[in-house]
Amino acid sequence: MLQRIEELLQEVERVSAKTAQEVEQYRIAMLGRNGKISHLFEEFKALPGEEKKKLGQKINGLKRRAAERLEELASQCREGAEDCTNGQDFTRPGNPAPMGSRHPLAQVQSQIERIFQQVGFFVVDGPEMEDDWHVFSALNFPPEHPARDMQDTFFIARDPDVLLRTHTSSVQVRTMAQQKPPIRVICPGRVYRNEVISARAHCQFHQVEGLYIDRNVSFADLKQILLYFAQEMFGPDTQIRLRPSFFPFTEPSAEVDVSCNLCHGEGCSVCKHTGWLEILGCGMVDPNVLSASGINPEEYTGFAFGMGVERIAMLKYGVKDIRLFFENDVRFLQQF
Ligand code: 2NL
Repeated sequence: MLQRIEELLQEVERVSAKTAQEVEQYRIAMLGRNGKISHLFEEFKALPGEEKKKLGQKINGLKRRAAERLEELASQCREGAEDCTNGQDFTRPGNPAPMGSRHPLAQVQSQIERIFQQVGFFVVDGPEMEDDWHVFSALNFPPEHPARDMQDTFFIARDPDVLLRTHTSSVQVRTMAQQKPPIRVICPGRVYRNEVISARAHCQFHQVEGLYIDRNVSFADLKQILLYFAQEMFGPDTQIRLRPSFFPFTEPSAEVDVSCNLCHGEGCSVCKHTGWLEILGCGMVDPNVLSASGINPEEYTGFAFGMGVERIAMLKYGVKDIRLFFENDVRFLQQF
């Protein structure tokens, strides 16, 4: 009997259990009513008195140790084993999912939209895949204009009349073809140019273009709208200046600068010591562009402008590299 007690003690020390089921199997086999220790106790009862005295302590020790092991196994199982659900609290709160936020370009685009909606412009949308007419021909681009070149524009293989829009002017061309003046729209959206990607240029970016056509729309109206926009976007003390420029679709044309709100005209590294930052291009809609879309240039005049959303966002937030907007690194995005 002594040998049997020693054997069972060893078995108790060696036993392991990965699941609650295995723990229960151990309890039944060892400590259950029909278990190995109960059987041993039955044999023990039949022993003569002096044998009982000799073995009583040992057999009670075995039973105690077996019960301790049961507790150990049960608690190990509760704490750790993955495949053991025993003892887990299913009512505890879940792991919170991290909150996302709107992309900085989406935020800036919405802000530009709101500023123009406030003064009666409607936001309109259009296709990113376009044809030559809506991107170039209707906008007075001559047939040999370099923008039509494969070097500058993405064309769909083998069909030179399917291309990715290089500006959202195409949406305004569609609007002019569908509506009669007065027209007051802004057209935000993604555009594509076949550029070498760098800190300042990307093959995709976002534009907001604006168009206002009615009787007697003047260059003075354009300047007033642009001053209003600049002050809403960059603060009430912001000044603007216009420099003569050229676009095929406007005449006259101008580039617009805002006073640098970092150095207030003193000159700093952001405005390259000029006190001014270029934010958009604009002009009076060329009569050829009105005619191409069936609007009589003798009756109507209009102004148009276009700006890059990335450029506005970079100036507003001091972002130094345009590529950051497209990499979706949360360490960058979380800052907005
Ligand atoms: C720039 C300059 C500009 C326009 C866009 C336009 C549209 C129509 C007719 C005439 Cl339908 N003009 N758009 C006019 C002047 C400048 O964009 O630098 N954009 C990033």
